[in-house]
Amino acid sequence: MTKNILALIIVIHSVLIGDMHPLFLMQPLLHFRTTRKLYFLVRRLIDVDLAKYKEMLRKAYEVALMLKKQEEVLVVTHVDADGITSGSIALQALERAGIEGNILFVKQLDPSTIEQVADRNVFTWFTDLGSGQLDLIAEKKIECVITDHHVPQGHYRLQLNPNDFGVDGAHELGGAPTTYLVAKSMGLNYDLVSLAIVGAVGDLQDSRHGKLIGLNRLVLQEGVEGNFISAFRDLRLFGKQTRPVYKMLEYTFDPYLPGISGNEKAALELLESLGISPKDGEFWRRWIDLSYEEKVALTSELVKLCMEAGYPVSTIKRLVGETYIMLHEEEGTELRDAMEYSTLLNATARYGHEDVGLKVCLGDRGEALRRARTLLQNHRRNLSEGLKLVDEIGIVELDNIQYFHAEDKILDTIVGIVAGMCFSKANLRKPIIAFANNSEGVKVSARATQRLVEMGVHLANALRIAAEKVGGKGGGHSIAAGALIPAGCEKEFLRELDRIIGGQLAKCRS
Ligand SMILES: [Mn+2]
Repeated sequence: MTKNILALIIVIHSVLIGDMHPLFLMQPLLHFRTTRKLYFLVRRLIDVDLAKYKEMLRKAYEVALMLKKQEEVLVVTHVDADGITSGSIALQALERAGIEGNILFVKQLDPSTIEQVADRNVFTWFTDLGSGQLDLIAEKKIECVITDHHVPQGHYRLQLNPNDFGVDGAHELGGAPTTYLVAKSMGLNYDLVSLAIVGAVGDLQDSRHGKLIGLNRLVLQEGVEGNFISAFRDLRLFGKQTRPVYKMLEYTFDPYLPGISGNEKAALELLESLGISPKDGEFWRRWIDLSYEEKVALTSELVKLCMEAGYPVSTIKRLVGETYIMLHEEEGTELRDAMEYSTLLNATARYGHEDVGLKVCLGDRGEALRRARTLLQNHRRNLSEGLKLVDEIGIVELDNIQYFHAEDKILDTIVGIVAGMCFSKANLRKPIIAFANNSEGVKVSARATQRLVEMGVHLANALRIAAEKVGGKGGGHSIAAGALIPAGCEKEFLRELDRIIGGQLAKCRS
């Protein structure tokens, strides 16, 4: 009872003040079981512009009507978790409406893929892409509808895109939830809300605030009310369902847990020091196996460690946030937690097996799920082998950045993740730049920490300028970015990048 009253106080506090102060995290209310509905109700009134939502639903209905006139539809979608979930939402909505649906995955919509789509000569539903290529689509006279969240390059009547309604497509409505709005206008497709939320989390729509905001939240609300999803505040680390707790801690690199990340022994000792048994008989205990008190103790300890290490409030806050549980999936599986589900999907896409991820989204819990898990395990193995390789070749420090060159010993599709994990043993004060060869040249992946970003680092800007200088191109986000440069230009690129990052840091210091 007192727990509930305290929960209520924190709800009111978080509503009034906006977010919680880290001191509140010292005793985090991990589960708002009884107050969850109230929490949503209050946040809903404050956060969300219902008028915009209604406008979007009107457009979704228009798009849905057009789709329902078709006998056959080709779904064209992006190869990542958001794209796979978007595509699977579209396919299921079509099937249930008695429309023949087929799917085509593309890495990007360039003139050659558009040509490929045009050649199919079937009514097309672009999901999680399309808005940026309206001119190419019009040029090829492709009959289509679009549900996308990337910034549109022009107007198109049968396009549902949050940006057209003053809603930020990067944080307030993802590709899968946008597609879901059309799906639910086509028929009784409310169960597809789970996939919508998995896609949104896969697209990191919840990363900035540690929870889904904006219209994403309204979609989430529908999932909660329909008993498809449960949402509550919890530790926001990866692997709560499937990894032993000490492994979950060891493998957490963002935020970097001082003394714990990358250190199995220290992770086990931390549990011991808190009186948390890492094992239950034969079985390694996962986060979901811990008692409420143990969860609170461990979370408090992690917050304390980060505070003692002088981390900024914004970093510490990210330890705790919302977790999204898919209530119809089995507990202890990747599919139960939106973060793990989307990682599983990304693992299939990263190795060219997005069809496997799609089958999982379409309900295959047998062969496809087994294959997806194998892909995820291989992915993890590749990551740890990548880390070992970096140990061997070493990380070279320049004035403002540090780098390693994996040549062709690490896949270019995962070298960025390896770079991010290297913070466990590299200098936390400099961004990490990783090179790997691919068929088109040299792939560059750069990773910073949240702290570096707060100090002024913007990797996307820096990589774009440095790459263009050597005849390549780059882009991405402030904290993670990539580039493709011609082989042999690495030295010059590094010199340039070192100078630019130095400038970014200096500008912020002054
Ligand atoms: Mn997307």
